[in-house]
This record gives sequence, C-alpha cells and structure tokens, in this order.
Amino acid sequence: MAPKKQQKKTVPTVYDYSGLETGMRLQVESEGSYYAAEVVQVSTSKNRSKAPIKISYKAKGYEGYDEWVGGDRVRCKALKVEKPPPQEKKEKATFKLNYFPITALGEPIRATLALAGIPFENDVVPGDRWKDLKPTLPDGSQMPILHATQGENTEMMFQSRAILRYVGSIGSYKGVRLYPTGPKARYYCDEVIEMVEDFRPKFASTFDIKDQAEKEAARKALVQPDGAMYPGMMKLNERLGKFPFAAGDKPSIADVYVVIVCFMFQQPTFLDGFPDDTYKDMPNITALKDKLMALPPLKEYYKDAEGIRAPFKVA
Ligand SMILES: N[C@@H](CCC(=O)N[C@@H](CS)C(=O)NCC(=O)O)C(=O)O
Repeated sequence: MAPKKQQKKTVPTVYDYSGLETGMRLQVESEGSYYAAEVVQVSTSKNRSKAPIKISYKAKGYEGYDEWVGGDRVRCKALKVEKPPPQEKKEKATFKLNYFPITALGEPIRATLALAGIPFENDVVPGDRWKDLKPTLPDGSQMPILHATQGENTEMMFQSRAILRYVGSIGSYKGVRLYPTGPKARYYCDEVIEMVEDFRPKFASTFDIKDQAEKEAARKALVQPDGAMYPGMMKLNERLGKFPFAAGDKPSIADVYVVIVCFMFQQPTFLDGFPDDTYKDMPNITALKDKLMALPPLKEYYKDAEGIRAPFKVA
C-alpha cells in the first residue's frame, strides 16, 4: 500500500525505536487510514534509518502484506519521539569598519549599516595610522575592511562591493532586504552598481598628475559633456528614471552606492577639481540622493553632516 503523501516539515522529527519489539501490535498509516499490524523486525542499519520497522499487516483483507515503515506512519505507545537538542542561540555579530576619513568606497557601507539599523564601530583610519596598520594585515590588504565578530571569532572582510552586498544581505529597511532576494530585483540592483562602476574608476588616473592646477582641470574635464565620465553618468541618470528606486519601489544598496559614489564627483567632496554642478544635466541622480537621504535612519545618521558629507544632510 502506498503511503500518504507527507507534508513538508521544517524540523524533522527524530524517533526513538528502542521500545519496539518483534510481535508488538501497532497501527500503520496507509493512504490516510490506519490499519492493525505487527512488528516483524526493527532494523538498526543506516540505510534503513528512514523506515526501520518491518511490519506485517493484520487488518482484515490485508493479511500477508509486509512493509518497511518509519515512525511517521506508526501509532504505538512504545514509539517515542526524541526531543530535539535545544538550538544553540547564535550570538549576534558585532561589526567594526576600518576606512579612511573620506566617503569613496567606505561610505556606502557605513550608510547601508545605518539604513539597516545595524550598530557598528566606525573606526576612521587616517593615512598615517594606515601606514602602521597595513604591514600587520595580510599582503595586499586595502580598506574598507569590515571586522565581523561572533563570539570569540573575528573575521576580516575585504572588497567594498562584496562587503556592501553582505551587509545588504543581512540588513533590511522596513522588513525588505537591502540586497534584494528576488532574482529580477537583484539584477536591477547589480545592474545599477555596475553602471556606476563603468565610470567611477575613470578619475583614478588624475591622482598621478603632480601639478595641482592641471589635476583640477583634468577632473573638471572628465564630467563635461565631452569628458570620459559624462556618458556613463548620463546613462545612469536615464536608468534611474525607470523605477522610484534603483532596483524597484524599495531602497537597496544600489541607491546607497549611486548616491555616495556620484557625490564624490561634485563639490563639496574630498576630490578637488570636480565642479559644484556636475549633475546639472542629470536630475534623477540628485532626486535619488534627496529621496534616499530623507529615509529616517539616514536622515538621522547625516543630521550633523558637514564638509564632504554635507550633501547627504536633508532639511
Ligand atoms: N577593490 C577594492 C579596492 C580598495 C581600495 O582601492 N582601497 C583604497 C582606498 S579607496 C586603499 O585602501 N588604499 C590604500 C592602500 O592601497 O594602501 C575594494 O573595492 O575594496
């Protein structure tokens, strides 16, 4: 007889078969009904662990049918259910972020933690301290570094966008994960982050320009209509018109990334040379900043912002 289809259980029940003995009478479920049966054998073999009781049906009309069954199909006082061991309470992780006193790649992580309401130690590392710290870290280490501590263990996490996605995966705003879980929304989120990456690195070569005036002119040129960063910024601006937020109608790490990274390229910023009207042709970028920074946790986080963070403060 075919067993009744089992309902999916989240915590599997563990049965204690030690009280069952050959010859014991019991009731066995088959296709939704219970039938009288007798224990023929109780196996301790590993490959019988799911259905270790061999029974022989005794109900009228079914005599002679034998079957291997598990505790889930049996009613018998001698069959006990093992209490699952008490789940160890996982200690909550605590976080510390190392980053320079600038916005750049660290600030999207800070802002995401703030938006998600995840407390963290904002360990701001100035250049001279970084010089001492770097040799103590694994070769090639760069900031931002997120230190995630759980109990006795601390893990150092590197790579800003990987950290951002991690933080967005554990953090939510109004019950919605900041790194979307749905495949399409996650695609939209990553799409926008990658669009930012299409133009963001193009300013890096200006660090090599020794002459200050020349460096500032080169940066200004990057965001003019014939500059190398402008087309990517325009494309992003257009894409941001598609939904209320970058990945749909809820905020995500993509919004945080767009806003914080884009505002590296408009004064006030730590990168001198960029103008104060970079986004004059790109209203969706500015509108997204205003909308994102008006969300209560970010409004609170940036309420006293000044200098290079002043653009993130909303009235
Ligand atoms: N791909 C890395 C790049 C990190 C990076 O370039 N970090 C810079 C600051 S934005 C840094 O730590 N520079 C100092 C150094 O390399 O010693 C990431 O996204 O985290």
